Amino acid sequence: MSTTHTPRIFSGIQPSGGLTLGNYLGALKRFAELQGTGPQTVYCVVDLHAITVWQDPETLRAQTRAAAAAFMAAGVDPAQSILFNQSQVPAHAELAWLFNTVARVGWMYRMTQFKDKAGKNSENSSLGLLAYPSLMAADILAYHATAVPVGEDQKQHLELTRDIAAKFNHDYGVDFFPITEPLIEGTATRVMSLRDGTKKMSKSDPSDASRINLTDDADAIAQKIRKARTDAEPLPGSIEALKDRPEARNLVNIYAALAGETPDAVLARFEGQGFGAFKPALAELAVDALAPITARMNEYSADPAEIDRILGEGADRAEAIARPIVEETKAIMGMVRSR
Ligand code: AQP
Repeated sequence: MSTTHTPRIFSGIQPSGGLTLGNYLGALKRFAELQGTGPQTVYCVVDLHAITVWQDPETLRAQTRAAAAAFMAAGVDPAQSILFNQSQVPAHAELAWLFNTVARVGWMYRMTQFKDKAGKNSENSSLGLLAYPSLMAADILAYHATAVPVGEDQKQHLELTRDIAAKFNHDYGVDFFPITEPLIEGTATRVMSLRDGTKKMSKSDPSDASRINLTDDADAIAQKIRKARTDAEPLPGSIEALKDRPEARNLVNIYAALAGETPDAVLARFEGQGFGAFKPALAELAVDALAPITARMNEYSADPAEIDRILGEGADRAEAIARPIVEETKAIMGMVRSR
C-alpha cells in the first residue's frame, strides 16, 4: 500500500555567517519562486545546525535575524510561507533523536560535508557535526515534505534523508514518511568561490574576497568581481568550451542566473571578448540585482522586534504541522502515549 502525501516544500539555511550570492541563487531565489505554485512552502533558519560548529551567542542571534531579513528581502512572504527559526520548534530535535536510532554511523562518516568540515581532526569535531544529516532529515520529514529546493552541495544529504525515510518505513512496516524529491534547478546550483573556481562559494570561507555577501554595497561587489580570479583567454561561444576553465565558467553561470538567461545565450553576446569587457557587465548586473535586496534587508533589520514576532508566529504554525507527525512517529515506534 502506498500513501500519497500532500505536496509540501521545506528548506532551510544556516545562520552560520552572512548569506552569500551562492545562498541567494542556489536557495533563496528559488524559495520565493516556489511560493504560490501549489504546495505549501515551509522555510526555516536552521540555528540548531549552525551550532554544530562554534557560534558566539550574540553573533548567532544577530545572524539568525539577518538571515530571516534576507529570506523576506529575497521575496519570501511570511503570509504565503511559514518562516521560522528551527530551535523554536522542538519537533526538529525530537525527531532527529528518533532518526539517530534509524540512521547508521557509517552513513554519517561517508558524508563529504562532514569530511570537509571536520578536516583532519575529525575526532575533535562535535558529535552534532557528525549527526547533522539526521537533524536535516528530521527538518524535512517532520513536515512530511515531498520536495526540497537546495543547491548541488546538499544533494548527498537529501539522499540520506530518503534512505532514513525508507529504512524507517521498512523497519516498522509502515508507509509513513514520504521519499522526498530534491529540487536542484537553474544555472547556479553550485556558485563557486571568486578566488578558486574549484571550491564552493561559502559564507564561512575565511576570505571575504571569495564571496559576494548580500550585505555588500555596490563598490564592494564591483571590486570583488574585478578582482575575481580568471584566465587570459577570450570567452568562447558555448559553455561546453569552458569545461576546463572553472573560474570563467563560474562567472558566466552567475551572469546567466542573474539575467535569467542560458549560459550559451550569454556567451553568444560575449564570444571573442575578454574579461576586461565581461567583468564590468557582470558587476553592473550583480549590483542591479542585489541592491534592492540589500536595501530591503536593511529595512527589515531595522526592526528586530518585528522579525522576532514573525519568527514566533511562523514557529507556532510550523509546530501545528510537525507535532502530530512526531507524536505519530513515537506511537509507531512503540512509545506509550497517555497524555
Ligand atoms: N555556493 C553555493 N551555490 C549554490 N547554492 C548554495 N548553497 C550554499 N552555498 C551555495 C545553498 O544554500 C542553502 C543553504 O546552505 P546552508 O546555509 O545550509 O549551508 P551550506 O550549504 O553549508 O552553505 P555555506 O554558505 O557553505 O555555509 P557554511 O559556510 O556555514 O557551511 C542550501 O540549499 C545550499 O545548497
